[in-house]
Amino acid sequence: MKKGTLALLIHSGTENWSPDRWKRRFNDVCADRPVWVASEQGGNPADVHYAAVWKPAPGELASFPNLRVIFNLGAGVDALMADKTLPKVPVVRVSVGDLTGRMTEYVVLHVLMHHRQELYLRDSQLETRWQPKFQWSADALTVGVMGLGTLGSDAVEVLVRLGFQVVGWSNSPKTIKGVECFYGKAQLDAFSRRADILVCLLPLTPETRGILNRELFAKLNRSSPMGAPVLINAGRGGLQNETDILSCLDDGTLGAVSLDVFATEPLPPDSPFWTHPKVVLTPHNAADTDADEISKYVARQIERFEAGERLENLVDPARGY
Ligand code: NDP
Ligand code: OXD
Repeated sequence: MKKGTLALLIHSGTENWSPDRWKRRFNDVCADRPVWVASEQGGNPADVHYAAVWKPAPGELASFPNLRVIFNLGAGVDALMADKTLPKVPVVRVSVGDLTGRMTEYVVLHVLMHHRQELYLRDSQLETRWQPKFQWSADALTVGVMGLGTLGSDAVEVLVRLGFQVVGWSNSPKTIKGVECFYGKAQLDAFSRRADILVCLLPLTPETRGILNRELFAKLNRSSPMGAPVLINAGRGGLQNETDILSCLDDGTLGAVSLDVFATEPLPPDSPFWTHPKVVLTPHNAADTDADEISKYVARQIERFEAGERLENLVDPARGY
């Protein structure tokens, strides 16, 4: 019997999201299943049973009348949830060791960069200045991680191992060894007051939009050895108020920031973030989705679904993540 088509709707334009590359990988792992890239001519929308997507255009998925499952090719589903015409079928998101490991690398890299005063040391090198500053220990700093899901829970484990004091914040209560856990809006202030370095790994939802703002930054711990608190955001640009970040860097409410995500991506060339001396900026590549790993993950999920087994890592549309 002919297998239902897997449609690839991939719109991003970066090297990692080349539709041809993804098609080759899916052809390898989905034996006998037609794999159709949306930009190709031909193909009958009625044959499409599965869609693997990254930032599909609003309305694009509604054109498949027999769609059974949507596979989001990344962890964050905010772009999908914003589509008012999204078909009412299960949405599976990425939660795999490969992506998690990459994000933990990013978090550790940037926490250490600020903890070990790398911005100061790079400036010193440029100015041929041999002038080390006092070096505090890891346990002199508290790292506050917003979001203790797949990514946050892995990152905190490594931060604890490195000797940092770690606090975490999530929607529901958690127990994580070595981490003081806070949850819900009512405990956000208590959590924030503890953090010297604030790491954001939240999903973008109506509840979290704009949560990284001046009011929150002003509550972060003001008496750390670093002098002023630091923000690291690898969640989504919509979580941050960018005007507040810039003004808080300028008036000392924040000492420095590492930002991987922005309200507008690609970041426009005239954005002040590009040249601000207290900003470490990366082009939304904290944790790339690996085509080899994720095509296998999607193929496995389709097999499970067709065998009548439960799909994993389902998105709850009511929560938006
Ligand atoms: P999960 O869904 O596994 O975890 C989300 C966490 O956020 C959970 O702990 C959840 O709480 C918490 N949370 C959600 N809403 C709230 C809220 N209103 N208040 C408090 N806590 C909240 O997601 P992942 O860890 O897999 O990914 C997180 C995000 O990281 C993605 O949504 C995506 O935006 C971003 N990302 C960025 C990448 C990059 O390269 N920059 C790469 C991959 C992901 P609870 O556990 O109680 O539900
Ligand atoms: C993701 C991302 O959500 O790469 O996976 O941003």
